[in-house]
Amino acid sequence: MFEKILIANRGEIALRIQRACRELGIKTVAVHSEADREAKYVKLADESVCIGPAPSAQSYLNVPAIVSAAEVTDAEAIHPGYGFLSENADFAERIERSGFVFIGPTAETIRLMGDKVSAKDAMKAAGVPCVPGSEGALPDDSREILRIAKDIGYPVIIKAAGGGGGRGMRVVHTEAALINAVNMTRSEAQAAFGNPIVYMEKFLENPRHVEIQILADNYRNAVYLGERDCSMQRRHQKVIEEAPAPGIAQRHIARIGERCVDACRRIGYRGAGTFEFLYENGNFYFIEMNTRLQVEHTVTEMISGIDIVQQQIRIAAGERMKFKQRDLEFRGHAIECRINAEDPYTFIPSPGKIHFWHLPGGPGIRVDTHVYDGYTVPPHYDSMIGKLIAYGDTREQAIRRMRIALSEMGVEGIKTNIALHQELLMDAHFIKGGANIHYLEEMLAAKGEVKK
Ligand code: MV4
Repeated sequence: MFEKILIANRGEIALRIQRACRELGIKTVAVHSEADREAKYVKLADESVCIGPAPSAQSYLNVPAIVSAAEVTDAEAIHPGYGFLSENADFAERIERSGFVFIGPTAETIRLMGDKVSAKDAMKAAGVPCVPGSEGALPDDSREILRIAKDIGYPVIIKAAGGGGGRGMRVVHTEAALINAVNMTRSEAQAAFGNPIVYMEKFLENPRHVEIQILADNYRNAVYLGERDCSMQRRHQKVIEEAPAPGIAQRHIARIGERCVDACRRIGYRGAGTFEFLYENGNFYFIEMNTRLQVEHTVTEMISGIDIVQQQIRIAAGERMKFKQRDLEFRGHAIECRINAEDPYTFIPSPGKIHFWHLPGGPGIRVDTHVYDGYTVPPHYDSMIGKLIAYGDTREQAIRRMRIALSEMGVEGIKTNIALHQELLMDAHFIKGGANIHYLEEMLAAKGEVKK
């Protein structure tokens, strides 16, 4: 096992990784920007190194500074967390070339999955069900493009190979609009990602976002840890996630999970990963793979009993996974509310000093946060300041516990989205389960109209 790990991230996930290291008896190095100097997890780490000024581009994305910090502290491995450099293949390569272990898949795998066309090709070849669409990249010839769209059937969606997470996409409803839309998406993709390659899919109008968590070691062992429903989102920012996904048969999940596991073996996947699917009319359609730890890994930990961050570290250290699929059991239901420092209705960020901070507790409640009374939320980063997770034997119990937890939580000095969560946890459509990816935005729009 490693003796010392450098954590190349900040906030709640830096603390989460630090806790996993501590439990494994591993020393930690926190790297931080000038804005995070006073953060408690920085002081709790065995060592800390300032890697630059507040803006991420000069600190949490500053590769030479992070590599130097690993060198001077003699860290053996680097955990990238989520966001920042976590899915940057060049970073992973640089880390490994400098003689450190990157806690994640190989640079080659990150690159393969970062290109959405090659990712989809690989998954199709492995028997993972994909959204019907173009066979790989769209050609240059307009007549060919028109023919492909006609075969798929309108509406279609044009996506950039270099995009993902909602960036570089355009929906097309008619033949008349197609060629212009392809050209626009191409030039935007060239400007944003330096890659003009685009592909086409059938546009699914009302899907849910359901993803499957996997773990794979270096010895061809791979398992799926069940699914998460992340449909409750606004502008591609998830707001609530839950596991399992309401109303989807476990047999169906098992079938798709086995395809994912099989795909992992075929591509030599290593570490934790997530297969993102759209789920519509009882069918799963693969869209993208995330090669990092995700914010919402917590709900999977609650229903599976597996510590995903510890597993990432063990796998990176070359250990064999000590369990097989048949040893795993998914029990109960978990819901996560992302707590953001923002106005609950305008979503405008609300950084500043927190002068009262009270956390909920009790059976089935987990809080992952780096925040404490007197903490100042810096304005430079993501507005998520913590995650509230409720577990219960049933979805109903998890919902009841979450309502209580939200009511117990007290934050003063900044605005938070707690009121929005309280409203969602009382919303009939959410309570019923199975809302699609448009529901939250529609609900907010309807409320806005009532107010006017
Ligand atoms: C789609 C889609 C409908 N049809 N693909 C957006 C994020 C990126 N990961 C893929 N996205 C979508 N791809 C087809 N063929 C709708 C979306 C989409 C979406 C997906 C997941 C979660 C939220 C979303 C919000 C808007 C659109």
